[in-house]
Amino acid sequence: MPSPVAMTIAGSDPSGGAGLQADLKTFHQHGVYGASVVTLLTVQNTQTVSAVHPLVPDLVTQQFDAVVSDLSPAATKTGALGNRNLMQAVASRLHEATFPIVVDPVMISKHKVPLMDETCIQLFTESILPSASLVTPNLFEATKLAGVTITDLDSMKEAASKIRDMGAEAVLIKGLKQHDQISDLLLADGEFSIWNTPVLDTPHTHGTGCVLSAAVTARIAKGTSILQAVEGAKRFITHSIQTAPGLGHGVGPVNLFAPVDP
Ligand code: PXL
Repeated sequence: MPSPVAMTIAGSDPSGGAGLQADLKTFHQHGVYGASVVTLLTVQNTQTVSAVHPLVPDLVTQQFDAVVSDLSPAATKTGALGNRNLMQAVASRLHEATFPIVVDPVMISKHKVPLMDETCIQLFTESILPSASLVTPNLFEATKLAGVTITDLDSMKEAASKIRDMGAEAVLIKGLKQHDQISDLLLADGEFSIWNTPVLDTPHTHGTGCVLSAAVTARIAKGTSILQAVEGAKRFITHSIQTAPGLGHGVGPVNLFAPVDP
């Protein structure tokens, strides 16, 4: 049996901890063949992001067409989409896609450098969200998308419902910190699921959002339901953070050699 194919549509992080590099490593670790459509180049390491350079939209759609026409991905994910023109180009292809799409609404890097133009949030909501089988905002992104200030589980549920009503099939909001606990909330098939984990005391969280959404995508490519995919991906990312290799001199990457089913 050949392994299923997953495709990421994302930015490049040359330090390898986030963006399409993290996605491809995560796919591979899950036994899924990874393909990538580059949207933008960053210049960065674990310490800083010094440049963000979006590609010409036509090159992005050409990459998409080349991969999809030949390799028939079983699932795809989107990461950094950069600017209005890129977003429109990607949206035009996602509208016609027949495979599940996990949308990570990447807005800023760990070092708070914009990876999505602020003026694009409405366009994102109108053109990308309705194609999403699952959207995976962190607290900051969910607040921007839903226009709801998230302070507790109730407001988190309200934000998830609003984002679902904007057209995403399922919504995973990550990272509500209360005391020494972090909660993630999934809304899928009209049901809420909550995962609570202790706050992990580590600086090495570079790429955690990318890795989590890539792990979900890989599991969906293998035929898992969204609920089971999120459950498994959550275990994988927790283990990856706990065993981060401590690379670099800043916010380091997580451990992408972690077992996929710890
Ligand atoms: O983790 C968000 C993210 C996504 N894509 C690229 C990034 C980052 C964070 O640094 O660099 C390319």
